Formats: sequence, C-alpha cells, structure tokens
Amino acid sequence: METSCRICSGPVKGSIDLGVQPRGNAFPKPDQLAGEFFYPLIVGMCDSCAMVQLMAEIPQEVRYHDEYPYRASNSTVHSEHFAGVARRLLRTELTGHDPFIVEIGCNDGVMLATVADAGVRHLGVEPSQEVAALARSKGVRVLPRFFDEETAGEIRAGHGPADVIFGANVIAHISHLDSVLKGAVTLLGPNGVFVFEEPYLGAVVEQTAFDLFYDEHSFVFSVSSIRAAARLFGLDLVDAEPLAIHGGSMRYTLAKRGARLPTAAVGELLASERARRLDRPATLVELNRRAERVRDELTALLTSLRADGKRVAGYGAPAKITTVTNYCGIGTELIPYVCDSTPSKQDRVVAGSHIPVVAPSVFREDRPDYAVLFAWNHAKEIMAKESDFAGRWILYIPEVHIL
Ligand code: JHZ
Ligand code: ZN
Repeated sequence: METSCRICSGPVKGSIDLGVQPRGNAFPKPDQLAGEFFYPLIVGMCDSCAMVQLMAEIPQEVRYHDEYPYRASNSTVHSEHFAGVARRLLRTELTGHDPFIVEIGCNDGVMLATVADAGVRHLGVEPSQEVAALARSKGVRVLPRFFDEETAGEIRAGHGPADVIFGANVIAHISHLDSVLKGAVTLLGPNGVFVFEEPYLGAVVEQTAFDLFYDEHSFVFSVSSIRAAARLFGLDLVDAEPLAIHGGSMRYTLAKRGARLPTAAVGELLASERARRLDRPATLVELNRRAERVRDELTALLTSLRADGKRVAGYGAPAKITTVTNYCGIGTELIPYVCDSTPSKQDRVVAGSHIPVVAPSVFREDRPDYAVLFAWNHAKEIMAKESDFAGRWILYIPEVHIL
C-alpha cells in the first residue's frame, strides 16, 4: 500500500499494520453497536520528509463531534502540567502590551483557564460542544470551530495578530496540517510563536507504544519531520523540548522564518534522531515486529490466567485501549470490564472489542486478581490512588510484564 505524504506529497509506504480498527474515542453505548465504523489502521513514514502518518483519513467532523468524551483535566498530573504551561507562557511570551493567545483544541479549558484568570486576552478554538461548555464555565472564551487557514484569517481580522498559538495533543490530529501551518503564518505577529506538544515518535519507538496509533493521530511527529514541515510553509523550528507527559511527548516552538535563532536543542535532537534512525521507514517495520510480539504475549498471558481461573479487569479506558484490544483480539472473555474515572465514558463500551466501561468503585468492590493498566502513562497517579488494590498489575509497555 502506498499513498502520498499529506505534507510534501512524497511517497509513503505502509509499514505498521494494526488491523481493522474502529475510532479510538467512539465509546458507543451498548445499544449503538449496529453498523460500527471500521477502517484499516496502517501507518507509514514519508520517504522524503520522514513524517509518520496514517494511510487512512477519518473525517474530522466524525472524530470531534459534540460528545467527544476526552477530558484533558481528568488527571491531576495533567491539570498541573497545563497550568504550568500557561504560567510559563504568561511569563515568557505574553508580556507585551495587551498580549493575545489562541489555543487550538482547548478541550475543557485545562490550559486557558489559568490565562483567563490572569486577565490575558485569549481565544480557544474548539469544535466539540461539551468540552467547549466546560471551558466556558471556567471563564474561557471559545470559538466553536475547526482551526485552518480560513479560521486563522478570521481570528486575525477580528482580534489582531497572536503572540502565541498553542496546541496540545491536537496538532497531530489535524490531517490538513498544511492549512494549519499556513494559518499560523497568517495569524502570528512578526515575533509570535506557534507552540505545540504532541506524543513523540522517539518515545513511541523506544517503548513499543503502538497503542498511540489510532484514528485521531493522523501524524506522530519527530523533530526531523516538524522541521521539514515548518520549512515548507514559511516557518522555522526554533526550539524542541522533550516532555514526560503521555508517555513521552515533545514540545515544538515554531516562529516566522528568520524571526528567531534555533536553540542548541534543535540540532542536538536532530542528530540523536538520525543516530536512532527515526527518519527511516525501516524503523517502523521493526516497531511492527515488536508490536506483534507484545500482542502474542499479552493474549497468551490473559488466556493462561483465564485457564487458571484468575479474575482479570482493565484499568483506564484511554483511546489507546481501542487499538490494543482490537489489535490483540481481546474481548470480554479475557477482560470482562474496564474501569475509568471519566463519567462520559462510563456505561459505554470500548469500540470494536465491546468491553464495558464502569466506574472505579466497581473495580474496588470487585477486587480482581489482576488489572491490565491501559492508562499506562498515568501509572504513578493510578497506582498511588489504588494503593489498596491487593492484586497485581499487568503492563504491556514497553513489553508484557507483571508488577
Ligand atoms: P489518557 C489522550 O489520549 C487524548 P488517551 C487525545 N486523543 C490524545 O491525543 C492523546 O491523549 C495524546 C482515565 N484515568 O490521558 C482517564 C482514570 O480512570 O492516557 C482517561 O480516560 N483514573 C486527545 O485517551 C484515561 O484514564 C485516573 O486516575 O489515550 C487516560 O487517558 C487517571 C489519571 C486517568 O489519554
Ligand atoms: Zn513528506
């Protein structure tokens, strides 16, 4: 299978095949299972610009509808992280006269609430109504739209140039990334910056985190691919900063061409990516092999626990659980339920594998022998919260192991 790159039109060959998958965040109600949507989840890397991308494209309106269930504030660690991001931007970039920040995909206002509290001019661009309402309830101003070049032009006409455009776990979701980058050029002031943080290809490869691939992640970025994309559209990559969040992310800072000098980190990370062959499609082929091993070991473990009469539950229903359970063919016979603290996911099921999502109180009362930690990126927070759990944790990242 071959397609052309969404960024540079170069050739993209499929290297990772995660099978036929439903949407990661669909979480249908038990009476909504007829006619579930499936697509082939195949991932490739562009031979020319090294951008890792999904071969299929799921329309954004289908993904980010009004009941989009993910709540960015649902983890204490994440809430603190984004409040910290806001404080830092207020200190470093939003210091001039009447500064202005735009956030693409502001979700429930996890970052902009701190900006709003500081009385700084801001606008969240968020198409999903339920999360937008939560943001508004925190005093955040929201434009209910998808961000692209046209929206950027309208925002500039109505509010003036932006000092900062920010996005977290959303820029890699946008298949028209070219239009977003053009929009950034339109909307930013001469010394403005486009800052975004997204799961990092280096972390995905290093940890065999194949579950980071699902319909929402149209791309998985690296310093090399973002530098190439920025250049194509009149921007420079001027900083890159590794982050621990979401199991390993990278924060990229783009500025208008020639406006700022790149930091030393950019060159260092590019060299390290070349050494780790993160710009080579063969790296994805190898990742595919390791994902197959995890799949075989995880299903073998769960099957043998079932044969031994052990009771196993799932913990956390991140979008990632959809990829893992559908790829591995894990259904209710191996994991009868999964608990998650997000009310908008409870009393629904994981798309495709149909594992019911219940409240954490059910897990605490049920006291299973084992719990598969699907929200593995929140391991510390969850294990501290569940310190009374007397069973054992099963992790499948970076490889299948029992704690
Ligand atoms: P979590 C998110 O994906 C959202 P997901 C998005 N698709 C994206 O791009 C990536 O991040 C990068 C639950 N939980 O954060 C809450 C508990 O039950 O890993 C969540 O449903 N108890 C935009 O969905 C899930 O786990 C807890 O104590 O993979 C974690 O989802 C905690 C801390 C979490 O994101
Ligand atoms: Zn390309």
